[in-house]
Amino acid sequence: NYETVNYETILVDIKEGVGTITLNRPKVMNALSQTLTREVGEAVDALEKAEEVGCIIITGGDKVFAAGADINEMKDLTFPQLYMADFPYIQRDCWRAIDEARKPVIAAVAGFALGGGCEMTMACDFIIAAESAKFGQPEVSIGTIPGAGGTQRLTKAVGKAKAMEMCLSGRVMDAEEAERSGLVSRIVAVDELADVAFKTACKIASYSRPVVYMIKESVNMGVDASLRDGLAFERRNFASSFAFEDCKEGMTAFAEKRKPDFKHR
Ligand code: CO8
Repeated sequence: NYETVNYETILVDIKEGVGTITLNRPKVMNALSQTLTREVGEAVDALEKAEEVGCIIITGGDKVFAAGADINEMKDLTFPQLYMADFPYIQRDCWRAIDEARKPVIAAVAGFALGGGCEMTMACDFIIAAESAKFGQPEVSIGTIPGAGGTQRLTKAVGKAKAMEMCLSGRVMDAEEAERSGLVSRIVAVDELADVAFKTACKIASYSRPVVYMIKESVNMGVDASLRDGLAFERRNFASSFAFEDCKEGMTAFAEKRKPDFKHR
């Protein structure tokens, strides 16, 4: 079970099977310092291990998700330092932890998600955006390039034309455009964001956990594999799901017109 830790730059809350990580450096627009990314990594790992958690949310404040890497911390770094430490994998814990989590990770975004902040939302499984959300990769304007997936995940999400334009010009995309382009799954009012993200996460956490894992694995397979390989993977996972008691329970409950009582949650 999850053991409470007092973090310096994030808050962690567990309720009804949902673990919520809130980025908490409001004075600097939640800039991603090395401490913050390390702590996000530790928290995701801890929530991933916590039996009682079935879904994870990463969110920021009402006005900003995160305005990117902490430029003050980054500005004096040298190439040998970056290269030897394999930066941004100095902060690898964060990216690795989100990437490897088997539990779904939802990004709930209000305000700016820029640079590393945008990259963090895209590392999550899906993004729920408030009407105020703004996404961008402005690294070009400070003389560098996206370093934690911006040129890759944005391109996969919105296609080459938009990704290329955004990374080259630093143009920021609003929530409407982000939804239209497939970057976010849905837009909600700012004051409903926390509630909608929480209810969505609760719903996911209420389902059979191994089935949720299989769905996440299958969709992710589709991102990289050929359609043929992806379909074969899905078909095998579909058949395998019949080995879970929860599959029998779900179908029996439907036939008996009652709510399923899933064992693996
Ligand atoms: N780093 C450090 N401090 C920041 C950052 C940042 N990225 N963003 C904002 N702040 C600070 C400001 O310096 C300011 O501090 P102070 O009050 O002491 O002057 C405070 O936050 C408030 O910011 P602003 O006054 O600028 O607020 P505005 O509302 O006028 O503007 C913006 C908001 C548009 C978000 C603006 O702050 C901005 O452009 N920020 C920088 C955005 C940016 O360029 N991000 C990309 C950074 S590079 C990057 O992310 C590379 C990723 C590499 C891999 C990831 C590794 C983690």
